[in-house]
Amino acid sequence: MFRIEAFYPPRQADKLFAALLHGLAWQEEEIVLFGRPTKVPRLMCWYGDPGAHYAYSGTPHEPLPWCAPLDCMRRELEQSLGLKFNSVLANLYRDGRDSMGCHADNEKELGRNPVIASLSLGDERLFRIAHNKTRHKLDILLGHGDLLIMAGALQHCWRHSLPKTRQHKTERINLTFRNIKGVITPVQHNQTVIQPG
Ligand SMILES: O=C(O)CCC(=O)C(=O)O
Ligand SMILES: [Mn+2]
Repeated sequence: MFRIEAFYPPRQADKLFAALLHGLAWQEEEIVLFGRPTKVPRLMCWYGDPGAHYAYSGTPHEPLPWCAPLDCMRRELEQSLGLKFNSVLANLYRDGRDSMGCHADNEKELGRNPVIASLSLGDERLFRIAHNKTRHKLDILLGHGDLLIMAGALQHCWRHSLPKTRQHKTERINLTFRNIKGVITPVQHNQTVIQPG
């Protein structure tokens, strides 16, 4: 895992933050917890190539088609990292009460040792990782424009979360660029997918 501070410098990060805050199709999701429908404490949306299905909050999600700012960022990340991403999960934490529980991104559609590029915009928040066996914890401060790369065996040995905080916090957007396996990436605009049966 590594962090690149200010992968997007402040002025560029400001523009991206405003474009995404107002331009993405933010949704409030519900999950069933102890038999009760419960609101997920953040807003979310999923963008990607056609066929990049992903299950979160207990439901499979169809990707929304790439919008200009997300597609641009994906290409910039691909160039810088020498990797391919076909999808992105966007999370909007409205204030310090919004959070993400402890989890690992270990779904089989991401493959065995996925590389996930996690970009943060807006207010800074603590990102916490905890070792599955030793319970060792590490807090990493993620600020405006910072990029965190999760790779290798991280998803097998560690879990991560974005804890709630009592400190005053304003909006934060996190984008996790991912590569869903088995998706045919369209290479030509006149290419169509033919599904037998
Ligand atoms: O908001 C973050 O920094 C973490 C997001 C995350 O872990 C996820 O989307 O799977
Ligand atoms: Mn995650």
